[in-house]
This record gives sequence, C-alpha cells and structure tokens, in this order.
Amino acid sequence: MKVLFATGNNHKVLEVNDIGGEFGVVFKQVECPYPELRSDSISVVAEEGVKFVYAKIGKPVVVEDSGLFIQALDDFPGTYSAFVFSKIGNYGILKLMDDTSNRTAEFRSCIAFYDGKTLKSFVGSVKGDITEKPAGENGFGYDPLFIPNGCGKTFAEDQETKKKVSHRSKAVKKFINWYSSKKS
Ligand code: ITT
Repeated sequence: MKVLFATGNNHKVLEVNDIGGEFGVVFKQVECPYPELRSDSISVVAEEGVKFVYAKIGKPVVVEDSGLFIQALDDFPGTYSAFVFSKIGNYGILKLMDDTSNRTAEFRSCIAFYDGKTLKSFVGSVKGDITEKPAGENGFGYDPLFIPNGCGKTFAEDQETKKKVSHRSKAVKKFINWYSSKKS
C-alpha cells in the first residue's frame, strides 16, 4: 500500500517508512508546503494542513505535525518546535532551562489524513526528561535532549528505542491500523 506524505522533513519520511515497512505500507514524500495555523494543538495544525494540501494536489494524503512540549516552559516550544529549533537550537532550549530542576517533557505527533471526504487524525506521545547537555549523534531536532522514561539514553543515542516508543511511531501505527482496515 502506498500513502502520500506531504512533508519537507526527510527524517520524518525515514522514520514513518521504518515503521510502515513492517506493515507493507510505503510513505511517498510529496513536496507541498502548507501554512501552519497558529494553534497550541498539533491536531488542529495537522488537520488544517492536510486539507490545504489535498486542495492543492487532489489526492488522498497525510501530513504530520509534531513538537516537544516542556512542562517547566509552559509547553514551549510545542507547535512552534521547528521554528524555535531553527532559531535557538538545542543549546538555546537548555539555556532557557538553566535553573530549572523540573525536566519533564513530552513529544507529541499528530498524523492527519484527508481524501476529500474523510478527515481522520491519529495522535501519539511519549513522556521523558530533558538532559542537562545534548547527547548522541543520530536522529534529528531535539533528539539529543530527550530521554524517554525508563531509558537511560537520549533518542539521539538510542534510535532503536525511539523506533519502539516514539510519538511518531505510535501515531503512525494507529494510522496504519485504521488505513489497512479501510482498504480491506
Ligand atoms: P514538515 O512540517 O514539513 O512536516 P517540520 O520539521 O517543519 O516538517 P513540524 O512543523 O511538525 O515539522 O515541526 C516539528 C519539529 O519538532 C521538528 O522540526 C523538530 O524540531 C521537532 N521534532 C518533532 N519530532 C521530533 C523528533 O522525533 N525528534 C526530534 N525533534 C522532533
């Protein structure tokens, strides 16, 4: 089964295909930038985004919105994660947390599908802690800062664990489950 995935982020494409491969689903990247609505909800951003992309390409498609929600920063950077990463990066986030002992954070992902009739979205999340220093070379974005609960390593150090427990893997598995049953 092939699914169109509108994103400019190649890491997302690799990660969803890593999961999709286990279920016979291939996500094909489509370059179709869409405006991201100002909202604190990844679901709102993803759903509005996928409707925009569908209107442009006229084919069933998914988009994914995701972000890092840090409790001590009132959920910042949240839905602004991509923009904030491009501006201040991981060291900027650590600086904001200099005197903060509460390191609790959550990654969230929402995959939204639209085919002109059915609009469906699937969310996944993973809780963890923000490190004191970046660690690890793999993955992307905030991976070097995030240690999922129950694991002693960051996502950037342990991509196998990321594949099992990540926000994106949970959301994409929910999507695949629904999509496969819709197709059969
Ligand atoms: P598209 O909108 O084109 O899909 P994007 O990178 O702009 O790509 P988002 O708007 O969803 O994606 O922003 C998500 C940002 O949150 C992403 O750029 C990273 O900075 C961060 N992020 C999300 N998931 C992550 C993950 O699994 N590991 C590390 N950082 C992540």
